[in-house]
Amino acid sequence: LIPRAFWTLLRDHVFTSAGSDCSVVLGWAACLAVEMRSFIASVLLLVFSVSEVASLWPIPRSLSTGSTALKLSPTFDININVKNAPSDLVSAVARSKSYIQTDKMQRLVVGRGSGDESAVQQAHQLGSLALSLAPGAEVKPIAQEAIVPLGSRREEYVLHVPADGSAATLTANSTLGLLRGLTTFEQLWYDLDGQATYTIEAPISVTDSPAYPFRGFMLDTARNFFSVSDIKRTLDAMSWSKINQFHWHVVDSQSFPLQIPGFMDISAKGAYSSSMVYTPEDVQDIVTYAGERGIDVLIEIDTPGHTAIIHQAYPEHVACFEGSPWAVFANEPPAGQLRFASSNTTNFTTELLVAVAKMFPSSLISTGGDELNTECYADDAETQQILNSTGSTLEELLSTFTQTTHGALQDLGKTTVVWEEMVLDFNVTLANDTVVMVWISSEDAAAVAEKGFRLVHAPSDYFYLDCGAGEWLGSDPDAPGKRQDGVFSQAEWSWLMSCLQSYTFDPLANISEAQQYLVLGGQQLLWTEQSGPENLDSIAWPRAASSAEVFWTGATFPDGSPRNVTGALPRLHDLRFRMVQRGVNAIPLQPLWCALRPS
Ligand code: CP6
Repeated sequence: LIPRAFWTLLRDHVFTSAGSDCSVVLGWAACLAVEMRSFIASVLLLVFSVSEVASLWPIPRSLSTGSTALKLSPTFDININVKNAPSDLVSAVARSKSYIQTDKMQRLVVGRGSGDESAVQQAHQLGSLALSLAPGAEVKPIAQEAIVPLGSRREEYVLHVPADGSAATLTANSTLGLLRGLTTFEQLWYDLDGQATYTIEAPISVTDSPAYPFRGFMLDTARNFFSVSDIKRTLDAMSWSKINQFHWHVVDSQSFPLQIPGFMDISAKGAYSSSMVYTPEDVQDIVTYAGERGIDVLIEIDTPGHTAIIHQAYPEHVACFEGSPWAVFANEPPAGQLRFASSNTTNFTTELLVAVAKMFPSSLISTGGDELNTECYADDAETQQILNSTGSTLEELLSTFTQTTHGALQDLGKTTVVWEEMVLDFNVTLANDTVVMVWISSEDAAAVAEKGFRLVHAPSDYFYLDCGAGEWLGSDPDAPGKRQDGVFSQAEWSWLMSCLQSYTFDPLANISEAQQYLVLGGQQLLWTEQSGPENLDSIAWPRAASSAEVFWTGATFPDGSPRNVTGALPRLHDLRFRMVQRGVNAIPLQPLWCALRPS
């Protein structure tokens, strides 16, 4: 039908052009490519009958849609057919109903005025959505299902929306699955100038479950402080794209905002101010709020590096705090690392971590382990003295330190999480079930899997939402736009590219088939050297939703086509619009024109 040469030309010059740096940076060009593609897609539609997918994000694993209009009845309601429904399920349903009312998502079509009015006037009315659990499923609060260990968490659901106005149904094996299904249901609806809430794609059938169990978002609350309400707003936005792990990088060298019972002096002396702290009650509040939204909170206390601030309260445990110049001892000021060779410091750190572990119900806890600077200890008299007297190497002592801290956490039933250097650079002895976060380069994942560890993808070359700290443009010092003398170039600031870059991530790249089961998922990360509450929403959203689809939907769409940037953009537009309607200041990725659908 289409000459082969023409097809190749299309593939090479249209389909792929939206992924190139130039067109990604210039949202316009990407947008044009989208339009070209949708034009071609509509031609192909006649031949292959690929159905347009509503503004769902992430795309369900299995989905079928029709082409009948359906609108919500003015008395539409969501019924919970679950005995002793937990209160967080009742609240989730109330939120869904409220989102459906407030979203006011217009179905944008090419050519204003050629809208869906007549179809909607004649449409059947949907009176209700009925929620039920599969026979035999235990009824537990969502917050309890959300903290079940990775791999056992039940997030799957089945959703049917008939075209004839008979009741829609949502079933799942857990209240958490029902929450995920509600999140999908909310995204089905468009608004016709306030006259009707409708879809043109009934009947809709969804059978959905995540491709990967770990779909995260990391926030650093140490470089700059974020209020509890900033964090809650972020948790809301996360839940809208089914992100289920909040990796809370709560403390670092610059500030220590976490109040820890038994260690109150660290935050008293290490928080930016007495109000820039998270009290145990704040923590409880955040954990509960997250749990109700199907999100598990993975707390990280970064050790033994990134701990300069502990010097304020415990100078005896921190080496090279006064080291000068700081750049010899750390990647960012201030320098200072725990004196891990010392048994006093090891005991102190163990007690600290145990106290933190008791504040969080998650089965996971991270002890950090990134960017450990060994120069620091070469200069530290106490460490040198221990090395000499024990005859151990620094690496052996790091293993002892880590085994002690991790041992105590494992005794509490926790699974430990570390950054990749612990495994790849320092060869620390770790429990087999330790989860390793890969951050330096996406290429390091294969080496971690090779060692038999489960891993979470958090690579700086795909998933860093900041672009301040240095290696953004890769290790080539001559790369155009590379940071020079601390000045960020225009190219480096064009961080818009990171969204589309993240969306092209392949979780299984270079990982042998036998080791693919070790890939738990991944997350986008916000290091906050250059972010605060002022730009939290705009730097994170909707870009952080891109990996949510990578790890929920996986490599292949329900129609068998591969995940692709051009197909994603109009849907990401729609998700972004819903975010704005719901109070998150997500940024546009392109001109609104790009969201237009064929009328
Ligand atoms: N802080 C901590 C950071 C970074 C890491 N850990 C970081 C490193 C390189 C870049 C961005 C952030 N600021 N504690 C690495 C995991 Cl480019």
